[in-house]
Amino acid sequence: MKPIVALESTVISHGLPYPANLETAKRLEQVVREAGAEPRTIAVLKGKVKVGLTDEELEYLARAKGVRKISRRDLPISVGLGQDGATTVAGTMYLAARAGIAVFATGGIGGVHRGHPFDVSADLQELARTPVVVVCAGAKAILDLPATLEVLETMGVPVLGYRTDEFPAFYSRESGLPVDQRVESPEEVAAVYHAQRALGLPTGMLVTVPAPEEAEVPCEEIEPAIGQAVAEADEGGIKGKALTPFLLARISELTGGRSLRANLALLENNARVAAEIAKAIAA
Ligand code: PSU
Ligand code: MN
Repeated sequence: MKPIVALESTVISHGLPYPANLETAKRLEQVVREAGAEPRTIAVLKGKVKVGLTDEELEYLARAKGVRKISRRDLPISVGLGQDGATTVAGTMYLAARAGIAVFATGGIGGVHRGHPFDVSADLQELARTPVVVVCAGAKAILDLPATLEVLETMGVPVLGYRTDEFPAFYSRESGLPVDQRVESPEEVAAVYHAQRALGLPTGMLVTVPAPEEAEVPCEEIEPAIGQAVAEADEGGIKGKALTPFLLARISELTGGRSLRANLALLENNARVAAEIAKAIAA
């Protein structure tokens, strides 16, 4: 098995502004290659599933406006009707597993929204039923993190902390919430992955990596922006799949360059760790 790392495309189309999104997408692929694995950015273009994008295709996605955000339920719609779309964590996991890819790097996963206990990202369900290791910096504090961890437990998804005891809160390294197990090395993650397969568990897992210290934005600094963005979304009646992109863009505006820098640093860090894990699994 060749070490391969899947990368998502919603972070390019809905998660970051142009041109930072394009630079980041290219940089993440480069980081994976430098670490000795092969990157595969996943998207749907004109109804065709793409596992690995050319530079032209990356550029197209990074500039495109109004591209469909593809979670599990959107896949047959975009493929069947020949649409363009960027895959979320759930959409990317599903397509990665079909392509035989075991490891996927992203920034943060979706979860249970604050004040909206029934707005639960399909990412959590996908982690329950698709055997892919998702390497991320936890979940953004735009979400209800305790509720998100409860749902992951209900769904039977192991949550590992990569050299941390705490579930990271994306920009911030700490959340006060424990992970199921701290691990110290890519080999330990590989051991859990192989045990899942040997036990016949169809489940994925979350490997959470704290943002690099120098790029971290502490909770106290980010929290006012999050509170304001969540309140504006409620007032504006923004819900469903539009909610996460709205909150991401608004927080980015409210915090200026700082949160964007943290976002880029943690994405790169996650891509590097994912490449190491992919190598350990393939070994
Ligand atoms: N969280 C982030 N950045 C992101 C996303 C989540 O910090 O870009 C994206 C991911 O693609 C994730 C999706 O899978 O948002 C979740 O959307 P929803 O909450 O609608 O399931
Ligand atoms: Mn949702």
